[in-house]
Amino acid sequence: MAAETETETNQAENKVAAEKESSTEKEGGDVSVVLAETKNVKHPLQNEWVLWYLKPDRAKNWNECLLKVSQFKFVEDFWALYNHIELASNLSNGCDYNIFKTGIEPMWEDDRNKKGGRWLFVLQKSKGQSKALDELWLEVLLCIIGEAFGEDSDQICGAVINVRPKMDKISVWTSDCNDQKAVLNIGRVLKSRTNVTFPINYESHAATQVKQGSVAKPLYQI
Ligand code: MGP
Repeated sequence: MAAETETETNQAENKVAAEKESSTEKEGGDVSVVLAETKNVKHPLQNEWVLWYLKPDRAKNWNECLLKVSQFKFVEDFWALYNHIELASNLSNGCDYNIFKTGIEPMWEDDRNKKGGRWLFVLQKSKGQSKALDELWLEVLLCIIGEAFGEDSDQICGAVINVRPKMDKISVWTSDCNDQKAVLNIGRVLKSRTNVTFPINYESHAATQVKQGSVAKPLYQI
């Protein structure tokens, strides 16, 4: 019993000594302490973004399958979310991720999408293509949340990845399909940042909605 009490007293003394040492370092302006405190400062993004997940369900309407997962407005929170969720290549066929600016729903009907369209990357399914898909998706996400399109970044609504049995699709949605200058600038930045060598098409949401077959008539191609 006495031995136990002695051990407890020693532990308490050690704790106080450690705290005192730590506070003395702070007063002395220890660089490592300052750095540790700076590390806690989060870096804000220009916009706040929402991640939506879609899991198909034949018993429900399309929009009922859309689930708001999380939102983020700091770089660190984006990475925390990205590292927490499944890689796109691991999603089941029929599933989508949508990342849209807060206040814009990932659907044609939203006011900011109504007159818009999308730059579309189509990736045929092939063995060993998962890594390329994940890398392309990540680069597209970094472009949109990092506002890579100069003043045309305002026209970005969000990005979508559709995982499908024969081909996967990654698209960047913009708000005005008739603003040719902005749409082409956004397309050129996307193409150069992603390093894709195949052509990418821009289609209006209006055309997507009435398309026959798997692709709509493109407005632009680069
Ligand atoms: P999809 O998921 O964008 O492409 O649209 P998918 O599955 O590759 O099919 P494909 O037709 O492009 O080959 C699939 C279906 O989901 C559409 O035909 C619509 O019924 C519905 N849908 C998709 N989106 C993006 C919307 C939307 O914004 N609004 C509404 N109302 N329905 C949508």
